[in-house]
Amino acid sequence: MPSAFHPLNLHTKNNNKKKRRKTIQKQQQQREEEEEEEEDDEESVGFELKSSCSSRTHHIQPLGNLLLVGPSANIRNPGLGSLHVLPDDILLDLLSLLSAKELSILSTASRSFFVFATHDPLWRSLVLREFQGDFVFSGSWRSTYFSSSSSNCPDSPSSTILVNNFYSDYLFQSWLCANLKMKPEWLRRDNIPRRRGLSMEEFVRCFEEPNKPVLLEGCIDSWPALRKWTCRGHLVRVCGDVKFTAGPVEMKLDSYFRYADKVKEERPLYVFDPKFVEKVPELGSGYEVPLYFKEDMFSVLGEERPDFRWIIIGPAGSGSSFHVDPNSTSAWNAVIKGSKKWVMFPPEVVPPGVHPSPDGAEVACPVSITEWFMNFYGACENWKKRPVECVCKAGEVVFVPNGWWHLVINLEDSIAITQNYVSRRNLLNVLDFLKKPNASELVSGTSDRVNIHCKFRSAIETAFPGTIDKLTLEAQTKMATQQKKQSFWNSVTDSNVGGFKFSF
Ligand SMILES: O=C(O)CCC(=O)C(=O)O
Repeated sequence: MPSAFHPLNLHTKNNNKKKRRKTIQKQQQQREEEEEEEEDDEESVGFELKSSCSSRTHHIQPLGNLLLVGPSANIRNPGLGSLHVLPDDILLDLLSLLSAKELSILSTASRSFFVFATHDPLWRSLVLREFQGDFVFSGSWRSTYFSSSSSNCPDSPSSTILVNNFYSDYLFQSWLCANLKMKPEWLRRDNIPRRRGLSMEEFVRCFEEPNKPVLLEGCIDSWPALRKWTCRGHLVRVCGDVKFTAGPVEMKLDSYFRYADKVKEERPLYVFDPKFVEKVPELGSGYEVPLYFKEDMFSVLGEERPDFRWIIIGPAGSGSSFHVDPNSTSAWNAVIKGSKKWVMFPPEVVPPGVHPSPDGAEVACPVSITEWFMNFYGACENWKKRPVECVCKAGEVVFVPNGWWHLVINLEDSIAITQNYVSRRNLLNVLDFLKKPNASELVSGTSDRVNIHCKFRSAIETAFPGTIDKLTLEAQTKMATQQKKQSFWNSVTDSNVGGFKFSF
């Protein structure tokens, strides 16, 4: 026991094996009864759990449930000693500083410490830190740690102790978000324009020029990926042994699939790999850039261009929380397998629950995707500028105009390709972005954040002489026309009364 824990009056674990087996049997029976009760509860509170939902290892309840039984029923505080004064998130931050061995010892100290020290995200960090992507996921991060580790930790997770009467909003929310099914009302709204057989001219005039999202149907029907990548066996044969970037680690695709099949967590690891074509050229020949996005002026930078294409693979529940795409580029995102729910806000509307820093260098979205739906989705209901939403299915492509906020959640196991690009419609935006004074913090996907503006500008001048001047002139003319229109309206409206009236 580390000395730091001595003042806490900790209890040691009873190691009597027979007793333990009996207790476990009893607990299992109790758990089954409680799970039956839970199912009834869940139906009545209006949320549905994933069918793959893990039976709870602990019976953690939200604090509100204490109203029914009184605060003394909560076993949290007595079991934590002096640390009971800390809020759950701070306590978990502290525990994240411990090693696996220390966590294991702590978990034997009391039922409260057992709950905290076995909190699976703590073990996820340990696994990723110690084994990077070289692990075989075995259903929970804690058991994965023990099966990957050769060291003998004192507490093997082979048995699970059911803890009752533990109340915590933080831990309950974390469990709920990992196991909650998307509610039908979160998926119902589909207000994105859908187009099939759109001409290039229409795409530019109706969507790219006015910077509006669109869902394109039927424009990737000829992609071999649509037939080949949907077969997991094929992908595993082609590149099961290749390591792809999944969150903070590099993982063999085969191991990633095994992980994705079993995982139930709030923010699953997500394959998002910008070098997939270089790693597996065969993947590059599985798709072709759709007609609308062929012009990509960043290609003048050759090898020096910022990252621009990604293969995206993830299980249901994985996804991307609210962000704006890098370097003021626009993007397209094509679903090859599965389906994705999209929520998009125009550049001038910061989504509820999102806090960008004033210089735009950082976006804080403190909640997970599911939590965003639970806590903020409803807030947009009565907004004048409601988000653009859709479910994008296999074979469909979403156009994401530059500057638009977007959140995406996979509704099933999904595979997609996304590319960010610069056409002449957003060339000036991108150049402006790259030369911002804090470019060294803002620019992403390249190691040369400071010089990229000069390099890009001069490469464009060489490849397309006069284009920047021509586009600048066009933009100035457009702006002058808009200002004229505006000053006309200003002259005929009375802005002080909120409405407008004709003065002629
Ligand atoms: O998770 C996804 O498919 C969305 C990806 C995305 O938002 C992006 O690449 O900017």
